[in-house]
Amino acid sequence: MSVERTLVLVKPDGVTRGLTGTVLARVEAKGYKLVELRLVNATRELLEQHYAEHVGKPFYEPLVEFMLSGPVAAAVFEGQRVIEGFRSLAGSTEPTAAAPGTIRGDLGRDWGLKVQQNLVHGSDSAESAEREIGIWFS
Ligand code: IDP
Ligand code: MG
Repeated sequence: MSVERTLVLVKPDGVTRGLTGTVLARVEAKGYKLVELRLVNATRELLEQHYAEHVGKPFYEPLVEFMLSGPVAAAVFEGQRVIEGFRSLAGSTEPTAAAPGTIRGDLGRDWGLKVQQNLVHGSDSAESAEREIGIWFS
């Protein structure tokens, strides 16, 4: 199994709540290697590319507004099966349902908003990872 890379974003809720270090430490503690890191004030254009698959969905505009609401910590982690491994560590999309022990399950909750604020993004395939790393680290 070859070494993979994945894009991890600590979303504005995580950065604003002071959880950037906690989130990154949990990924490092699992054993994955941090190979890129930057704090980004995203633009609408960048987010349109990043979330292209969600354009037109009811939560798309609230999602973009949320991602514009503060800085995002963008990181690339490396390791065997890191794409799947990080998704497992992050937990399911809805923080209420995300299993305890996961980042979203331990640190997130439903705030009654139109978009789920769930602390992190992780690429969902090798193709997505390559595309997304190109968007955030070009
Ligand atoms: P993922 O982040 O777990 O891969 P996606 O389906 O790719 O989930 O959705 C991107 C982001 O959009 C989610 O992380 C979450 O913040 C938000 N989102 C997804 N589905 C919904 C929904 O049904 N209601 C509200 N927000 C959603
Ligand atoms: Mg996704």
